[in-house]
Amino acid sequence: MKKQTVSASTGMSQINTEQLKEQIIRHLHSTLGTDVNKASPQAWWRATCAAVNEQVYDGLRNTQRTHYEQNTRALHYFSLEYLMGRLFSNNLHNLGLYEQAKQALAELGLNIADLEDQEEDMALGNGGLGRLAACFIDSLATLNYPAIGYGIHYEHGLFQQSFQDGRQIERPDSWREYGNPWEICRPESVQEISVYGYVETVYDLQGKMKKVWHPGRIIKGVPWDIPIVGYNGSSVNVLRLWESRASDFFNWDVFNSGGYIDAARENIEAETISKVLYPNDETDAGKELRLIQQYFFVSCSLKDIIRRYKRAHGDDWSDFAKQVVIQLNDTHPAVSIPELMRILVDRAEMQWDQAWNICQHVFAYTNHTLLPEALEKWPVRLFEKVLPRHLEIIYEINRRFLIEQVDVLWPGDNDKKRKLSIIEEGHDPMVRMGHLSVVGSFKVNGVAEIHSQLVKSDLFPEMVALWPDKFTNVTNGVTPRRWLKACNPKLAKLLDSKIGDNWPTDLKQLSKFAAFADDPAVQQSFMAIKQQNKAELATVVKKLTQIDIDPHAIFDIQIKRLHEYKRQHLNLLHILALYRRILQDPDYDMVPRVFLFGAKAAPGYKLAKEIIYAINKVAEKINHDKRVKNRLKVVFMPNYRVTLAEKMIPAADVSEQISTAGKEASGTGNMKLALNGAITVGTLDGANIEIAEEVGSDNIAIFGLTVDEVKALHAKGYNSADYYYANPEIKAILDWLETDYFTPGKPGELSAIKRSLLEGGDPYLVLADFESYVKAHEKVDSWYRDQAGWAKKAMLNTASVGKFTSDRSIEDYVSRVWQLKKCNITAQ
Ligand code: KOT
Repeated sequence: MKKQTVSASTGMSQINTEQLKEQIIRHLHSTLGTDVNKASPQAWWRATCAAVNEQVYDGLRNTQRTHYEQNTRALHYFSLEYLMGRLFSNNLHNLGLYEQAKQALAELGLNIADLEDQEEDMALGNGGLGRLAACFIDSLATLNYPAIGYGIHYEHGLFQQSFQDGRQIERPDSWREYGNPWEICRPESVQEISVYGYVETVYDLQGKMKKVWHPGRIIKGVPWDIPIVGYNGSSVNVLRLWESRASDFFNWDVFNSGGYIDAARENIEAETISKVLYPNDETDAGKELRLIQQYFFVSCSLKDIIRRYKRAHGDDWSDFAKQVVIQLNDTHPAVSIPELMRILVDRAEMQWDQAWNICQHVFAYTNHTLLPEALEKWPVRLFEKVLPRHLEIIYEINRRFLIEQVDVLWPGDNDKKRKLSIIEEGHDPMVRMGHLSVVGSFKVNGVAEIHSQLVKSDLFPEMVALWPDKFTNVTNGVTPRRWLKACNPKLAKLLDSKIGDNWPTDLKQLSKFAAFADDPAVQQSFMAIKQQNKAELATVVKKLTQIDIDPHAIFDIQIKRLHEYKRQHLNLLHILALYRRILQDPDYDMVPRVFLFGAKAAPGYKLAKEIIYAINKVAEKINHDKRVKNRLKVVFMPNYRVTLAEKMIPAADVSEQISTAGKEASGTGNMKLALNGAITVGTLDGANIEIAEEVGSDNIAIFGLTVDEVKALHAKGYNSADYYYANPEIKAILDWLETDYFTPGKPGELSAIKRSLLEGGDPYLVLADFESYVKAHEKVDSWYRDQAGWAKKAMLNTASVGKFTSDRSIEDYVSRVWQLKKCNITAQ
């Protein structure tokens, strides 16, 4: 075989098409046990993955050796969710091998896109929070920062969605039923963790008191490593996901005492912990199993970190906080704070103050939401049952906090103590995980400027008074490798040809593209690419829904989890308004529009499911109504996920970002869509505000109440019925939904939306924003009629959103929170 060359700059093997072909065939034979004549597309895909892994593992070994030799400080990202999507084309792109692989496969008679479709999405997350974690680990590796992601190796990721008569049906997702080529099991790094049981107070010979936790159950954590390949760089970091198993040690006892069946039952219970991702986005599940999931992964991860630290430092803890920084992705992993205290105080026998000092230099906390229903609280009695020792430690953290901090600033003020206490009083006392996270962390950040302001002013104002420097902002970002280069190759090529090919790692370069915004030839190329992407999406839509859509219509897209605050129902009311106008005026003049939705509703979220049903029923009616004359189409794409996002985003003309101001912490879909040249119809909420600042008011359609106006309206008393009676269009549409027009023979089937908006008080101000929303869309319609003008706006969107790369977010975290150094990886 020909020798591979190694790039001096990256340390990565640079292999050519010929060598890749040889490797694929070799793996087809020796890894897959088949040959070119009978290999299935699955086998070809697996053989190609194995060939790719040869390159990946070189980088992985080099990275791990260099980090070890240089004893680097590292970031440890703790997240219950990682929404990775597929890794095949991502790894090829990041290795710089995509074109070679495409060519090699073509020479073998295969289409790379068919192979890509063999891969299941790795959907170990719900939405924005999990996808952000995935973008961040991509950027960390790309920027050569030593980092590891920790999470749970769920057997079932987010459920698969289909529609039956317009209603959402959930089916389990089995992403690794036949194995996953990207993960490596590491039995040598198994951990054991404890839950349940009781705490005993004992005294040693010197009369010193000690707390001893006698656990009720021991569970094994098996790590699976997913290599995370940096773009064109040399770092290959790791995402380490823990799978739960019954502990051999524990079962041996049960087995010997004749409890074979009990042992089998305990096996099942232990394995349940990592069985399934909770499908709630922004609601607190509050279930015992969820708390155990959180503790399981946090405890395994801390043990793993400490094992690695001790390998270099022995029992000397003095460098721990210099080497280790842990980012808590929301409060879900916050139980790591009392867990680290337990390890230091009970196990390492450290003084409380010294242990607390370490903790407070290790943890940092990111808040992702202000919604009250998402703010985690655990009943004290549940904590006591599952983690009795941790509850004691939380009480002690709280006692000291209230005496040493709160009472010093506000002496004798019991009201302040009640507000700030980590324990919420009441007939069912609760542990407030947000409070615990703020008290135990050295930095707290929100995810967009406005959100970080609201975290300070509305969520933790007293904590800000105690620690003004603790609070900061890091505006979210997305990786331009996946969300432009890989998903929109035609636009990527156009950019390469106009502004050079450095933009994937230096996204501010995109601003150079603004110079072409008035150039008719470049405008035409840009619009031709959008047109092709739309035609490709139309084919996907046809395949998935049997609906024909016209690629020349405006593609107006809302893709995100279904939630009242995200207001998919506001979008629906606008569609109904257009439909009604068309029926009332057969010649109603509008640019043809296709409204596309993608959204999963949490299985227990009734109103969200009713909104899906209503959109599907309205879609059915409109799409079959000849009177519409193709001016309107409505499509609800089933099973929205990363892979579908990659097809929809490059084809979007209009991006719907229409949350009630103050409710969407940041949003990241808004960034992906603008990056791909969609024009935002949006409220002044989350990162929309920063997008508007970057693209300028001519290139975005802002509507609706501002955060201050929302607050003022609530303060004055909001009465949604006023809007219903004052605006005949609103009244007609809501009344329409109650008839059987969209559900023949079944009046009232779609009345849930009207009920929530009137009897339910319209908590998200849909009716208050309706008129302004309709006007924003009229503006979009008129903008689109001028194609050159539209091209300019769309191009200026792409050119202006360089700020929103996750590389910039990571650099912000590094300078404001983590204080990491880059580490250049050396090849051996
Ligand atoms: C909160 C509790 C449970 C499960 C999920 C959440 C959650 C999700 N909180 N925030 N998010 C989203 O996070 C994204 C990344 O920061 C934001 O862009 C988005 O606005 C949040 O809604």
